[in-house]
Amino acid sequence: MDEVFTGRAAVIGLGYIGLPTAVSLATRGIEVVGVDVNERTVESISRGEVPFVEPELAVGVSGAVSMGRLEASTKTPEADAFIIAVPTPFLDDHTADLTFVRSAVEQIAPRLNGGEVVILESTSPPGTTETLSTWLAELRPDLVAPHTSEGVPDFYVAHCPERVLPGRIMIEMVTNDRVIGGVTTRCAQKAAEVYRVFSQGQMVLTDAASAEMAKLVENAYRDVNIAFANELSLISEELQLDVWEVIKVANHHPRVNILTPGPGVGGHCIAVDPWFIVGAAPALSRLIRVAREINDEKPHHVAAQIVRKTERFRTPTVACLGLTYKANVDDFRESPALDIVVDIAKALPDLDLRVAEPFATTLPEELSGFSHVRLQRATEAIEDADIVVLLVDHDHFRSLSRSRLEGKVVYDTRGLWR
Ligand code: SAJ
Repeated sequence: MDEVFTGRAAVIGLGYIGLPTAVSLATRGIEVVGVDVNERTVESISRGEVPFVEPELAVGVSGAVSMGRLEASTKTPEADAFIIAVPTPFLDDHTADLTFVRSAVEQIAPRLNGGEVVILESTSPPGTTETLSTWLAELRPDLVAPHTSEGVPDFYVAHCPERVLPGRIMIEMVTNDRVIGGVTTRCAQKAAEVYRVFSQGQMVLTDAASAEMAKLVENAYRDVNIAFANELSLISEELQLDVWEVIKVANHHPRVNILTPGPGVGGHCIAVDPWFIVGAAPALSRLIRVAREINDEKPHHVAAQIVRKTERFRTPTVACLGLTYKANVDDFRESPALDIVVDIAKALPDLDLRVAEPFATTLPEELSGFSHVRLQRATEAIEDADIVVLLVDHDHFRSLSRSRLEGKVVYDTRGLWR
């Protein structure tokens, strides 16, 4: 019978991954302390509230807090399992910035008493989990670390990359298989006990570096495939073809499944992770680098096209629908839609530029400095617009009556209104 963790857990980093993980453990009876440096995040979770939108998460947080299973704190407590889910952004040279991981490790080290498992969930370049083990060894020379061969270790270290899809996190947290890379096999087994608490997926045990690389590869795979679709959209535009029709027809082939072109690739995963591969092997990561460049260039291409379309109007009004990085989420990180609106706002300072975003009550910071950009309801924004640009395929925009678009120039970057 596979063992299942029953101890106390500390989840460090209460963002899009850490908080759902904490809730998934807590609602299945584990005592969990969620740790975050942001006091406002800690206060809101302590009240049972969620600081961002994710289906089914709010009910989980309020239930776990009211049952007394989930607490939030700015300080890392003693625990039997530590799960690190902090950001790993990239630096200007595209190498990973591990500052937040290091600071989590510094908080965990003094709390180790023997027997704990420390799990890194944050997406990281190959070698990071082993480095994490060496950091703990340096901070606690009194303990035997698992990467040494000095006998039974005093703590266990593993990498378990998160693979949940924003918008479906609470479902995929339970149903996805978990890749678990241990510094040793025993480390992987100890980490698997924690995920068995809530996961119905298969526990795929491997070594730490393979788990790190597999996670990066999954997102690079998707990035390359989206870049292919985006490149097709540019070629089709040049050849005056309808890319959606071309892809629809090609996808009838039994072994072809082209993804969907769009205004670019955003979010804090696919737009970031492939760079860690490029950073680790720059000379060899040619396809992965070019895919990133194609996807990063797409928003600027779209913005330039819209600017060109305004030239035929004397005093044009443009309505841009959507600012988040993808449909039905409230996440603006690395959003191509936001880049496009910023580009247009900069290029045309006299333009009447309206923006509709059902997940925003105020304009994001990147747009707050432009007095000619206004946030409006979609129907208001469209009403007097000469040009309507669909940037995010939110359900909210799908249901807009097509008659509202009559007589307007429509630029649908997602193919939503085809
Ligand atoms: N996009 C397209 N065309 C497509 C699919 C997506 O333009 O056909 C765009 C989206 O609009 C968005 C971006 O790509 O801007 C990324 O969206 P996504 O839904 O593909 O992925 P994420 O970033 O929300 O989540 C990904 C997932 N990874 C994979 O599917 C391989 C998720 O499973 C990971 O857990 C997550 O990254 C992560 O945290 O790494």
